[in-house]
Amino acid sequence: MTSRMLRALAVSVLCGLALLLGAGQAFAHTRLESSDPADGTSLAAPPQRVSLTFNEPMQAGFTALTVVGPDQAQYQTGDVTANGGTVSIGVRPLGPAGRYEIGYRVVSEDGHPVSGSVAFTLTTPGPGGAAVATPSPPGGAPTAPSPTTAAAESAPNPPDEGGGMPVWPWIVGAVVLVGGGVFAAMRLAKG
Ligand SMILES: [Cu+2]
Repeated sequence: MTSRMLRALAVSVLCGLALLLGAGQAFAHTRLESSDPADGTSLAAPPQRVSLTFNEPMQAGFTALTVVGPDQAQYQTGDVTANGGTVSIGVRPLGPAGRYEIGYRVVSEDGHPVSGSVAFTLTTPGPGGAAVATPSPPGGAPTAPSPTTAAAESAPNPPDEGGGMPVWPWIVGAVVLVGGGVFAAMRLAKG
């Protein structure tokens, strides 16, 4: 067993004892008290910083904060700053509208990490989304096939179904394949 594991074990035992003795996690553990933006808030204008306030003085060096958008991109920027029980971090311009999760991971006085998250909803898209290349339309206009085999000439040409991927190229392809196979088989049989 490494000393790291022993330490983790000791912490777990101490925390368990604290719980058993009725002290509750609040006694041993850092606890989130409030946030800005508040959990569950809907915002039309994106915040430039997010901050979390805990029940005890915080140290920036033992605090990790993330802001993850609906596109799974990370929007936090710069270093965590701490002021009393409040830690905060800058936020770069937000991207798509949707749910942004502020994740935190802090270390309690007993050395036990505590993590969690709050979330706010951006109702108006910001300019900061990753520059996603607009996907080109699939296929474009399909080129008309130039059937060269008798099998393909007899293939029906069903009307467009209005939306979705056109089916007829697949049908033509299948007919060509089957027709070609039959043609080859007949030649083999004759030869
Ligand atoms: Cu603990």
